[in-house]
Amino acid sequence: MNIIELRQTGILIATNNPHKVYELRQLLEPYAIPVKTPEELGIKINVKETGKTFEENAKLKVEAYYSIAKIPTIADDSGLEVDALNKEPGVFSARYGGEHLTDEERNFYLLEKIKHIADYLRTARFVCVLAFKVAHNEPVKFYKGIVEGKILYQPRGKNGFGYDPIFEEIRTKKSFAELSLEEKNQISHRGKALQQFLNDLILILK
Ligand code: ITT
Repeated sequence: MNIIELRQTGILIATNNPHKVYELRQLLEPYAIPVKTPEELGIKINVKETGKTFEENAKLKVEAYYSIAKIPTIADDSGLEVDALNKEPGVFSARYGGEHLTDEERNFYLLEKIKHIADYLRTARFVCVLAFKVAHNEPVKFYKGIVEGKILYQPRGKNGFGYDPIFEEIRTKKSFAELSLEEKNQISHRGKALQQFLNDLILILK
């Protein structure tokens, strides 16, 4: 596949999370690569995330969606690792504290668990693994992005999604929910993983 063909097929963003689509679409826009969603392609599946690592789950997702869509597909498995919680919630980030909690409830659940932990021990990181499958006979490729920070005592900011309001990024000292989409994408785990993907794409496309 070459870039002209890729621009024709587009890339399927294999996720049911609209916030991930929003962030990844914005990052891919300058490259004129059309982004497709499962919904737009009429694909309705829920992949069981049985893996123990972000890589395993990203692979499960990309392969499941690619086998149906048969166009270049990228999947994202991501989460928050809190050191004081032995790197939980990790791969369980989306369902931590219970499947049906809202983002806000999930954040309070986590804050409650570490309410007695001192500031200097509240270190945490967001991790994102992107898995990309370009064609049937090509192996899945992986790209990983990590951003360090710490867990606040209370949520701060209104932007973003998930754990963004309780995660203070190490350099800006702002919570991810206090950053604009563009600012978050420049430094986030997802932004970093996607940048690696874009650097590699030129080598993948023949
Ligand atoms: P798909 O599996 O359909 O992609 P999902 O939301 O279930 O959607 P994951 O299994 O990868 O995706 O879980 C990732 C969770 O980690 C996500 O639901 C958030 O709770 C959290 N998370 C990941 N990236 C985040 C970010 O940039 N900001 C805040 N929270 C994030």
